[in-house]
Amino acid sequence: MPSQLPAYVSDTAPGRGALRTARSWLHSDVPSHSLNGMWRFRLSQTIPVAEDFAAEDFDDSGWDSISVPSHWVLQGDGAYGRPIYTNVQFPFPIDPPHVPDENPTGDYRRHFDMPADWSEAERVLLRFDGVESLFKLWVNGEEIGSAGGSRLAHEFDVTSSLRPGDNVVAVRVHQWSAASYLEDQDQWWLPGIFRDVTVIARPAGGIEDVWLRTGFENGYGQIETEVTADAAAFPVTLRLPELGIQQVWATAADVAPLDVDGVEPWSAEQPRLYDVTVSNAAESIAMRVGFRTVEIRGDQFLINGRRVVFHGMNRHETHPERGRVFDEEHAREDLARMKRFNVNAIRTSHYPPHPRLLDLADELGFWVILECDLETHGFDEVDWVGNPSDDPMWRDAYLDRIRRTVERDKNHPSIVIWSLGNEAGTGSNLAAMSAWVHARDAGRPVHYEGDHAGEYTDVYSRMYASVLETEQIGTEGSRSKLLNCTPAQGARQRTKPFLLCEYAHAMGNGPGALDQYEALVHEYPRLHGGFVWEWRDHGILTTTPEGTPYYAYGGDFGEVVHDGNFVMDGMLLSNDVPTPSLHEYKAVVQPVRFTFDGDELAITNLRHSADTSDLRFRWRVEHDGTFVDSGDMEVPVVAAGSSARVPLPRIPVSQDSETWLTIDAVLAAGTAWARDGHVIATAQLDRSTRRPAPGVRPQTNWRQSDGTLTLGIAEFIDGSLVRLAGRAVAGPRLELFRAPTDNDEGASEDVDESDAAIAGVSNAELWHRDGLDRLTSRRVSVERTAKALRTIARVSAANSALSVIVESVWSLEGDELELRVEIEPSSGWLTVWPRIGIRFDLPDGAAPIDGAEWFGLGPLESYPDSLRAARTGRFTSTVRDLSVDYARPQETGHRSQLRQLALTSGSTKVLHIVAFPDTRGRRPGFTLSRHTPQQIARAGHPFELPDSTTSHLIVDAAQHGLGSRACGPDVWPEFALRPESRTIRLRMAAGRGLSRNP
Ligand code: IPT
Repeated sequence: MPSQLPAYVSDTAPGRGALRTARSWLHSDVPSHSLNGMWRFRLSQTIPVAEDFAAEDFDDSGWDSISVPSHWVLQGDGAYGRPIYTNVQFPFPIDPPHVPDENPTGDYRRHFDMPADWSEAERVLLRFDGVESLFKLWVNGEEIGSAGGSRLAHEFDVTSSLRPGDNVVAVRVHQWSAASYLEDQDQWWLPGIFRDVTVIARPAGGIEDVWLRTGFENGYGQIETEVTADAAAFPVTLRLPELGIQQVWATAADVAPLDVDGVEPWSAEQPRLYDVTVSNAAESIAMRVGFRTVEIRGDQFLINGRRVVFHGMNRHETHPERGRVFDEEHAREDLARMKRFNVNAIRTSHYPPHPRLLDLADELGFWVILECDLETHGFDEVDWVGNPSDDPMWRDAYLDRIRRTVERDKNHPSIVIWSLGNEAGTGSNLAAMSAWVHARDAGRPVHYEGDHAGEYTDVYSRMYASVLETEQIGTEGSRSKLLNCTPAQGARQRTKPFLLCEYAHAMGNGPGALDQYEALVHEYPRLHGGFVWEWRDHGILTTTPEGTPYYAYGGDFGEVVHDGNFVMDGMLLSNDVPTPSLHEYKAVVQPVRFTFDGDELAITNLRHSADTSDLRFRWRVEHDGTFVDSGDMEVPVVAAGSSARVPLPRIPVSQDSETWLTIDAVLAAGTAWARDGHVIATAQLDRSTRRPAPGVRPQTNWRQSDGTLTLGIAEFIDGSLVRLAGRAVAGPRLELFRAPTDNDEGASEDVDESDAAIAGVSNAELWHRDGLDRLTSRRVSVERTAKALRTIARVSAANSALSVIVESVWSLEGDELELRVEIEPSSGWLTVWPRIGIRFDLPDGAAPIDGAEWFGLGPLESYPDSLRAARTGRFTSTVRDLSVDYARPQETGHRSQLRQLALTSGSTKVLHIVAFPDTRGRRPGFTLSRHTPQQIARAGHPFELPDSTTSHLIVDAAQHGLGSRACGPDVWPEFALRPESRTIRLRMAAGRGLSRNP
């Protein structure tokens, strides 16, 4: 039996019927009517052949209702199927341009009243801003046409099918179509009419389209106007009231460029917009223009003549309940949050967003790479055989996509680069897209990462290049071979500006090394920064059968093929909570740099063009994290790219505690995205007088013992600690394991391993092989003196000869209890270790340990290659808030460089701990959690963590770095933890009463 599918479903042509060519998404005063709202809806799991549902008098009373815009898989509680997540894989057979007969198809119907006065309209258009993936349209039973291109706008001329009064619109949407082969982005597949539907009355003599191309040069603004309209539409007037401009063009031939005096330029930092209207007798179009010139000069990307550094985010449209349905308030808040975290650029990965997003980007200020809706990544699975990018059959579809992309959004000053798409291999159709853009818009360069050899694009772009490779790209005269390039092609690429369209894969806990990438940008002008992968997690809010809410990822909806939690790789959790990595990012890219030099502070303004007149500078002094004094600093206005030096404030230095000076640059006045006082940059200076840690008092007179005794607040039975400060306690035991992060689970080859046996194998796998998660212990000896206890244990895992000797010495030093632990690995350990720590288990008893106060680095978690957001201070937190709710539970909560810690129960301080640095000055970190690393490692989602009756304190002599190996480079060698001997030395007391911190 032949396929049940109608031929148009596998048609590579982009659309049929009364489908119109693309034009700008404009704010015009012509009458329009939104068809958003409730529609009648019927879902079929395969395409019903009959199209009778489109008839005017079809009885849809038995159908359901669905809201438009929405994705049907996110409506109806599973009644309409479930979302599917794949990264590269196609969720259907690779059989282009065909798709399976099992093709969920949604039929939609609704009535609308056309106002009587619309009969004067010359034409009526029906506009769809986004439908996934292919749809066919009928009005009053008449077939109008079809269109594919999910995240692109499609307008149909429906004039002849409409009548005043009641009309019926019918739409059939197919989840899968030929278009699906071009829309294989790493995201959920979410079918349906998911953006606005609008009916628009076009008047006779209206302005079809307008493009105000702006520039800013030598202090002047330029507007080059393109009006698309019939001759009858003239005269057309352009007004820019703020500058007193009123320009009337009597005929199309009169339209000429305008030079505008006295304008301020537009930039991401100072998004100066001017209201403009373009109007004629029939309609008036309101626009907001910004004056800026984009230019490539040699290997520099310049805006208004100045080099740009992208501190960017890859932004998908995703929301835990709405999917890709746009919500302006949420989007605005999201963009404002980006601004608050020092983000200055957005790549619209990997398709055009809702058109309003660009209005917001213009207004709030972002450099935008606007990307076309195109990705054919799944052809990678078949070595790119049959890739549409190089097949003439798909050429029209490619050109249609880029036209719809550029035409819709061409008026936005925020868009500074067009991107052809993502991960679509390479080929002549991409080259044709680029040629079309070059012909249409000479004012913006073309980007496409997959053009490795630089044959048809203007900037050199890569994803996930390592720090080392990025540095080589930045270096003048480097002979290093560039990815997939001949030497000649490599040489050509090096003449272009470079950007990382994706880097710093932010999956789970990580990435590390943000600061290393950032340092390169300031060293090598060819490097223009990059775009973090990615802004937010794509979790979908759902519930367990028991009703517990959670954020679902791939596999949670029973998909046949899926890519698990690879869709949870944002700096923002699904519920809008910034992860510590976003704070790290903010600190790393802060646009003001502070350098301490003797009694002076150098302040460098790293911005593109804005000076520092919007900032105030504050200082603050703390002694052991306790506030002492603060004030404002007198700082002259620093121009972009310049520095100023000011004297440091004279501050009180403590003799018996640490003295820290903190400098903040804060907003002097509120903005559209933050309140006044919002911190944009911070630095700290350690002004402490050095005080050595008390020496270790050598113990003699050790004698064998049964190890049952009391030492101050500690009670031991059989050499084991059983009570501390009156509470039951187990441990300390050696803990070498951490619940693998997504980066620990990564197996990219980009690692520092010369041993072939372990290259390409994840660290998590190696740790399991070595049994770090299942260590056992054998007591070797127990000894005591009058005021001390010493135990030696050999720690090792089943079926392994590798071991660690742990010597613990408990002693009384005055009133205080001291614990010194010497950790010595045997030879033969080959891999990195996640941590070198000791773990105390603190059962709840009558008063659970539920909080901590500490002096050290905080307030958020930090790791050796992610320390820039952490500052030295005194912090408090509940145990709950010490952990981050990563979508897949994993290592979290480590606070570095601990000095003092108090474990609290309610408001009572139960146990005080002072942590000494080791003899090389290295300070330990701590983690306080309701779960052990082993428990966390077993959970796939937060709801899978078991109920807990114990708090677990781990004091780590060291932790392994984070890296970004989930998709990118491993931990930089300097931050990789190699098995080595370490010492942990703590003093403990109940309640108050510890001597001061060393
Ligand atoms: C890269 C994709 O461009 C992006 O969409 C996302 O999937 C990312 O990977 C990983 O999360 S492509 C990859 C082969 C580097």
